[in-house]
Amino acid sequence: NSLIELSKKMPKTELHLHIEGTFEPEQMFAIAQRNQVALKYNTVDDLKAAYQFTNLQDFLDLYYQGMSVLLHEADFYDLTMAYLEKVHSENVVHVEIFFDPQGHLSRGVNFDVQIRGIYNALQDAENKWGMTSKLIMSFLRHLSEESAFETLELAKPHLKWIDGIGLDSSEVGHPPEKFLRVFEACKNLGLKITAHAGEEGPPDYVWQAIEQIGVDRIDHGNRALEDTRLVEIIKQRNLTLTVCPLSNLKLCVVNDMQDHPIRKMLALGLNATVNSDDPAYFGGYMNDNYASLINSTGISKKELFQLAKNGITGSWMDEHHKEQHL
Ligand code: ES4
Ligand code: ZN
Repeated sequence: NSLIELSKKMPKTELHLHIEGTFEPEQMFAIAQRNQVALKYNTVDDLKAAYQFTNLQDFLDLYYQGMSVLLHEADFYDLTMAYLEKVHSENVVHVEIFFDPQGHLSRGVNFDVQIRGIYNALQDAENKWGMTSKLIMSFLRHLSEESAFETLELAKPHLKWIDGIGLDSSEVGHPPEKFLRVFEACKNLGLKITAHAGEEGPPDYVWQAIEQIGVDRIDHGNRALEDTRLVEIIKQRNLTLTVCPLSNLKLCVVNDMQDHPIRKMLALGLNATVNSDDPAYFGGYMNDNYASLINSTGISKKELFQLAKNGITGSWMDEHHKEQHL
């Protein structure tokens, strides 16, 4: 299929990627053994068999278990480098990756251990391949705003390595406004802001992310389509949506890839992008996400180019750097 070949060859960006969600079972078992820690599953196949989710929380329960074998700087480096090698082979030229410091701090893994491992891998990828990157620290929304403030304090010595702040984990019951004051503090430090909104949560959470938090981008945003006024505001503000097709399918945000709303988003004039979210858990990396759209939705060459272009314009590269890719 020529569209599949085209989508593989296009230079792409990844703007919605949780580094802990790139932890492949084989690597997870290897690092667990190296660190002498036990996993709840006996074999790679047993673990993979558990990857059947009916909602976001089902997945998050396994995601937090998986990341619990990460202890040392080398673990974070190896995890990040394995991901970067994979997407380099898929013609991804720029990545903006999330990490969840609270998911590691709670297990006694210091902030500097986490960020040094991740950052050194990002630097090595830039030196080896010219792949550029941004690093986004995400707050876990099921925890308190106070915990987010404590995390921000720990991040302060490392702010030269942190480009933006995100908001992830269990969405329903934890609206963006819960984190209003901590995001205000982040903005005052000159950090970019994004938030997961409208994945499972209602359009009101997307409104809050835009009007109360003042986000620079929206992660997912699927349920914004339920509100025509909201769609207009997203367009007016020229906000990018980081959409994740295979994630949406695996977490039952959509029931069938044929029903995925990404073409509708483009038709409405929204800046949708394609991203892999947690590729080790959701059945594929960047090129698999494009392939599933091509195989199931009747997407055109023009739409594919638009999605890739939106990934450049919606990134946090500087303007000069964006022009080099357009
Ligand atoms: C996530 Cl898909 C998704 N949604 C919310 N939080 C997350 N953390 C990792 N993946
Ligand atoms: Zn996500």
